[in-house]
Amino acid sequence: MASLDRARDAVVVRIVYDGPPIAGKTTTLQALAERLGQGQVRSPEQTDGRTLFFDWVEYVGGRFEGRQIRCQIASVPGQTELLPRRLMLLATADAVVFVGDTSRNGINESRAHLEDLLSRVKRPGEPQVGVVLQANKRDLPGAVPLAELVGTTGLAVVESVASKGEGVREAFVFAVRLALDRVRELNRQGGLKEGKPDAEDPADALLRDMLALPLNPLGRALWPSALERESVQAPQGPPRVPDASIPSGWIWPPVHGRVYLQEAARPDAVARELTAGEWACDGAHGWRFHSVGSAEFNDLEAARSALIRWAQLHAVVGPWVSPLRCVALSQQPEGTWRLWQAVRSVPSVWQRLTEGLQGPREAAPISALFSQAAAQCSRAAARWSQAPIDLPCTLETVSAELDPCVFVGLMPSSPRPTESIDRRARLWQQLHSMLNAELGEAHYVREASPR
Ligand SMILES: Nc1nc2c(ncn2[C@@H]2O[C@H](COP(=O)(O)OP(=O)(O)OP(=O)(O)O)[C@@H](O)[C@H]2O)c(=O)[nH]1
Ligand SMILES: [Mg+2]
Repeated sequence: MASLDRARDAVVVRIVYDGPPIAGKTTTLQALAERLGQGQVRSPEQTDGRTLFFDWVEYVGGRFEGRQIRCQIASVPGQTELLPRRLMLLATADAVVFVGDTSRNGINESRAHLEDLLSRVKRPGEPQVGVVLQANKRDLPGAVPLAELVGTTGLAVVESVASKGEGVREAFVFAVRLALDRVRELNRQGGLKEGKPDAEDPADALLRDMLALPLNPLGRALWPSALERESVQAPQGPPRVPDASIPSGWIWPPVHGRVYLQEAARPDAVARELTAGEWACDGAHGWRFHSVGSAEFNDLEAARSALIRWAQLHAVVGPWVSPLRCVALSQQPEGTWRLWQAVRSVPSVWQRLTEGLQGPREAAPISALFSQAAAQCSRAAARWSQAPIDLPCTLETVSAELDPCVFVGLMPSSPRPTESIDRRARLWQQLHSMLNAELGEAHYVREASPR
């Protein structure tokens, strides 16, 4: 990953922060950014404080053989199901800071995780990727003695209390030294790459690459395609819809989600049953709530896991869907929990088309209305073919707004990875039958066909 940026007369290195879940990686980067005077850490998306992609800070400081040192500092997501994203980052590291939870409760997981890391940073034929052990959570009772840590790992150890910012700078400085050792060795071997001028922000590029990764390489569904219904007793009456008073941890996105629920609140809102066990409810300001039959849980932990999977799904498809959405849990009088998605309505192609058809004919000829609709659907089909899942592309789910052309429907409860289907053909079929039904073949605008 290290490269020589001749344009800026700089050496670029990447320091990756690895470690088990909840060990303090994000906290470390936040504290480090503050100490380095770098302001905000960029964290593309989080659920409940958990990193979903990475945290990112850039720092320019110091000189290496007369050149500026530019550090890209990134932390991995610790959750097992996000392993591919962690591996993608580790593969680009010049040095790794391993943030371990060295409290009595966290040490075993940290040891196993460190072993895993050490096996993954070996790159045959390449200079070593150095690892620093940042022994975190030293403030917690029963923290494992330092001598024990040093003895067992053989790595350089820096003690830290990331939540107080202690030790984070020291560990970073150590890691930069190791990264520069690697640069020196790469240079000696003639393997130091010449960096091209960045076409785009490196963090944006990383996010784009991560979004293109397959989501369930471990065979674990990242989305709730099978929200197994537990044996819950039949609910009495319509289920409760979540409101802004629900506890934190029951809503995603955590902050904005609560604002959305406040906006959607309607005192007289009552859910109505669509099909067996599937519920919908209209909120205020164009918000609608929806909950599928299988999204009811006896156990809060199971409900929260489902919520997290839905949040991950939302994070992954973010650029392709309308932005005002959230997922939330509501507790039912029977003591069960129900998972809801809430979406604020955005005008769809269908809505625009029907409004146009009801308006004065001279204002918009019917053929022009259909052509516009066809063009917009065609645009959506092309854009959504890049999405990581197959978003249903219909007149009701394509936004009327041109830029960006987003999915405005409910998130599919069982999204499939994108198939190599010809969505344009399917859409054109749909429009074609509408045209026949509404107008007859005489007015059919064949030129507008996207095929
Ligand atoms: N007591 C104590 N708590 C800490 C310390 N460092 C972090 N924490 C807490 O540990 C929790 C998890 O911290 P994060 O930084 O989000 O952990 P993470 O490693 O980024 O977790 P993932 O993103 O899920 O992989 C938070 O509540 C932090 O406040 C520390 O040194 N001492
Ligand atoms: Mg994190």
